Amino acid sequence: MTLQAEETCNTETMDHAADTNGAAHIDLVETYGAHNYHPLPVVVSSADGVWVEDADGNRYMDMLAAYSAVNFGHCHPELIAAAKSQMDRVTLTSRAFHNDQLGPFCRDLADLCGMEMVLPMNTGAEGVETAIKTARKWGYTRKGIPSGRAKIIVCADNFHGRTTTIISFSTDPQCRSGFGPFTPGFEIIPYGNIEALRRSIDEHTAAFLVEPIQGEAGIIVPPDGFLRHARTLCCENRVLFIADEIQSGLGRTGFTFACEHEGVKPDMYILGKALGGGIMPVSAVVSTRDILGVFSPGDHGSTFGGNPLACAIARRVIALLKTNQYQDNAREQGEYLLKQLRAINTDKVKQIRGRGLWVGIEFHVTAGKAREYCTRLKDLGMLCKDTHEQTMRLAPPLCITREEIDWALERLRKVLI
Ligand code: IF1
Repeated sequence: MTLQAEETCNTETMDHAADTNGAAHIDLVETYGAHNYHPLPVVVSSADGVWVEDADGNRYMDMLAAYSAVNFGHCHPELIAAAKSQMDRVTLTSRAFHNDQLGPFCRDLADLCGMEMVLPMNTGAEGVETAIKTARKWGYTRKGIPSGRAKIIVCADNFHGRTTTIISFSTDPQCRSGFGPFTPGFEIIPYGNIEALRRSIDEHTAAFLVEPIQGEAGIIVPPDGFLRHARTLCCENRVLFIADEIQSGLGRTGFTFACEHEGVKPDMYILGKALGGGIMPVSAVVSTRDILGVFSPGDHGSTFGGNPLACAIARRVIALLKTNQYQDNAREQGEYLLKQLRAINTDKVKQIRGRGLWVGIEFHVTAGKAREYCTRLKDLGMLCKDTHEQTMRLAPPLCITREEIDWALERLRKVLI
């Protein structure tokens, strides 16, 4: 069965795309686009739920969901409707004036997070940069850290974005190569090592910034208790515990937030990706009034941050999350997927990791590179992505059904055995 034109969300361009095959599109992007990516040779022209269709009419299951930005499925009808309705009213005012979507968005997101205040931005990296600025300003004005001396502790193998400050504390040589000089004020500890965190905290430490599960590193789940003990250490030393839930949050791991797996509530959430419903970039820092109260007018901002279109979409996203249906499905289908994958008898796989609908399959070096498996799966109609050469990640939209999981498992068994 192929998607009918009326099922896709951008039929206006469908005709043009349909009469130009994928190869022509790839030539165009190779000619006029910077080569900062190496995509699989698939040209998506329409999408619906967990399925996408390419410019040649081939259909694929999307097992990446734009790195967890499409948690609710492609072109979710309620999210598209919210966007279309707001687009007919007003899309952008800048923060020079108020708009009638921002206040309700901040209220709804603060409520979802059990927090008091929100600072809206756009991309995840902007959210992380905002969190860093918040922590530093809190350190100087609330904790009494001498000006310019604030330290933020991060973990090796982190991924928090691509800005120059953020890559300053990356341990991935390719993320850093050629982009110096770098921003000081960060200290790196091994991920999951609570004693290293204890040793690193000192009187100048403003915050500990951590992914509750490391995504780019290969869906690395920390040792049980790491988040809980880290939270305790931060409380005891007046260090802000900042959770980067941009990829792990909003239902991906079977809970609204991945921190919930250890009963941890951070001082600050950084959210992004799926907050924009897979339609546009929406990110936010969510925290207490004491922490986000460090900002005065003119300290920080963004042209698009808190725009009415983003807020209208994100409010609908929050409403979907409040049903808990996506979290429950991620837990149920994810447990099934992990169990079935671990039951496959294969000598190619070194480890299968994950939580909820977020899985990393690490291959033995002798079994070849993960990209080879992604390419073979593409040929079988399933799209996913490798990371750091040996790991293939699976992160479908959280609306995936048991039947669709079984469809994916049928193909995974073919390439894993
Ligand atoms: C790319 C990776 C994933 C993130 C976490 C912040 C950000 C990201 C935990 C920044 C973004 C994206 C970036 C995208 C591919 C993807 C990615 F491979 F880069 F590392 F998911 F693992 N915190 N991750 O995962 O958010 O500014 O992109 O909105 O750069 O290729 P952003």
